[in-house]
Amino acid sequence: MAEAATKTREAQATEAERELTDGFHLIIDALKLNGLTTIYGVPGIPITDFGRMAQASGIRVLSFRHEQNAGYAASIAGFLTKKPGVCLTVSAPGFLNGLTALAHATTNCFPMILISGSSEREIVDLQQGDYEEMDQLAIAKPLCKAAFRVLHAADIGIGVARAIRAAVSGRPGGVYLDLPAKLFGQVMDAEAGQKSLVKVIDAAPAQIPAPDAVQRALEVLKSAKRPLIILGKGAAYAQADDAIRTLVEKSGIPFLPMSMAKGLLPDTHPQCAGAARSTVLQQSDVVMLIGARLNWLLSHGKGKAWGPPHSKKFVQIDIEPKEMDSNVEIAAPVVGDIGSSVSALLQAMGEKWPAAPADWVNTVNAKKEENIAKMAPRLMNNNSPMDYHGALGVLRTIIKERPDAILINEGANTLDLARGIIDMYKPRKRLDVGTWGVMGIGMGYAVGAAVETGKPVLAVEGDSAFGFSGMEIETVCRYQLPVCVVIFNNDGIYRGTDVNPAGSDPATTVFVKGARYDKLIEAFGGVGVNATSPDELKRAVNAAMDSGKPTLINAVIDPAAGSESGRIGNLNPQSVLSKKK
Ligand SMILES: Cc1ncc(C[n+]2csc(CCOP(=O)(O)OP(=O)(O)O)c2C)c(N)n1
Ligand SMILES: [Mg+2]
Repeated sequence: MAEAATKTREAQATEAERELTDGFHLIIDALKLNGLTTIYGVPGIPITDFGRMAQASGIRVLSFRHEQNAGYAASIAGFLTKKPGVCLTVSAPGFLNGLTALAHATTNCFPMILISGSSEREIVDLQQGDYEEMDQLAIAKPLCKAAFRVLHAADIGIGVARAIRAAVSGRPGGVYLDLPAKLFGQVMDAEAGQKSLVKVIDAAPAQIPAPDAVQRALEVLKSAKRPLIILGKGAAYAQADDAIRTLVEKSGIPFLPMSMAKGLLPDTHPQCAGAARSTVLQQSDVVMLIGARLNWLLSHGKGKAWGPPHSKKFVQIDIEPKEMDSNVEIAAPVVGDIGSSVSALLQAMGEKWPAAPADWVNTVNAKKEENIAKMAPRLMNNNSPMDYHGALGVLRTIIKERPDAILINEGANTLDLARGIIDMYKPRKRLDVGTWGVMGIGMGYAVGAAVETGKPVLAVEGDSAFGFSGMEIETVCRYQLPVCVVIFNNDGIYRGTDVNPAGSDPATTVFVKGARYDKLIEAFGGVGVNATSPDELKRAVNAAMDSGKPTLINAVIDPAAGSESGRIGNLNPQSVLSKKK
């Protein structure tokens, strides 16, 4: 009798359990329902079990050594897939570590959701000193596109849906989702829980440009004697590659790709004006911006780089109406998503669109050929220690032979010179420091790009730049990702030759001389190589790309080869006093 009663009670208990769900499971279900199946993060209170359960449920959960790198991985996942990349952090310090990446995603218009556990609201709001106490929602708000907090399990579905929609619709950006510790364990009826989930329909609705805006743009373009098209990373993000290529080719207009738009059309395309950048910026009379902003990277559309004042008319295609006239007058604003706008322009161009003015095209081509010829011999040197050109000449050939590989690039000289020298052949293959020129994206991007695309990754890193995320080399080894890191080791920031005039500590821009970064990866079972000549570098990178094994190559660069701040030394403020001396 007693035995039978126990059995019934057990059966009843399982029955009751089966009918309940909780915050942990609802968050997992909400993410999966919306196709968010990869999480980048760092575990700890209150999200450790959540990470475990997510992993057990089939979500790919990648653990990093620092949240900033997990955040950068999520941000680049967003750029590559047009779905929000998800980063998961613990409260206060973990959240703050992830916040830089969230702000970076917003600035760069990458869709990303930072999900952070947080401490008890009652204690946080009374400032009673909870474990990792912080009013995270308030802190995140000014740094992202939208910020939400979910307090009740029944609202998880709506909370996740709002976060997804805010991240990807219109101009994409970072979204913060605050999940207090208590939410995870909150229990509710399983059926009601399932019904509370929301599948986001048409998360990034097409935004069709107005027909008269399209006509206006074409009239301005038609009036041009020296037209130019500038492609920005918004154009790369749009994944409207065929339409963009057709528009550029149909117009016959020279185009200039911004850094992360390189490869949208090959850099070797006859219309690519990358090698004649200063000429086309100065001399063009009509410039059509496609998903490119007139920020500092384009000298705000005015000043010396742009030739005589008021010598241009701008056509701008952007999804964000507020972008128009941000720096200079836009003669023909086209507000819409890039895909819809480019298609509308193409259609309205009709069959009889005139060829681009031949004298202008010839001028651009002549300048281009001159610059390419000037550069060629420098890229073929086999100096040891290497200079930037010798080392980059080798990497340029490797990318030409492996156009599917993803190139990640950060540093100062290492960035600016690689951007100019390494041609890209396919869209969204070049990932770099972006709008802020931020150091630290390297290993996070490498992990994110390898995980999201399954393609081999070549990360070309200044020795300083690498240091910001270097510990993630363990993450690369742990997940056995096909990542080859080449560190341009010139013993420091910009150059390794600075001397402290006071003679005490080392100068502020120099590192340990002759450091062997290749030894780092050996600690985690990866392949380390010290390369002192372009030939050695070439052999090592090809071997790494062939094997797909995590590899770190210490490329020894002449410490005197670089220049202050790479190509943007002009942005450094100058002291009048030190000049007088
Ligand atoms: C987060 C962040 N901190 C600091 C900087 C300033 N900064 C710009 S480039 C750079 C490093 C340049 O040195 P390296 O990566 O070794 O490249 P090199 O010029 O030596 O090739 C630094 C620290 C930055 N851009 N971002
Ligand atoms: Mg350096």
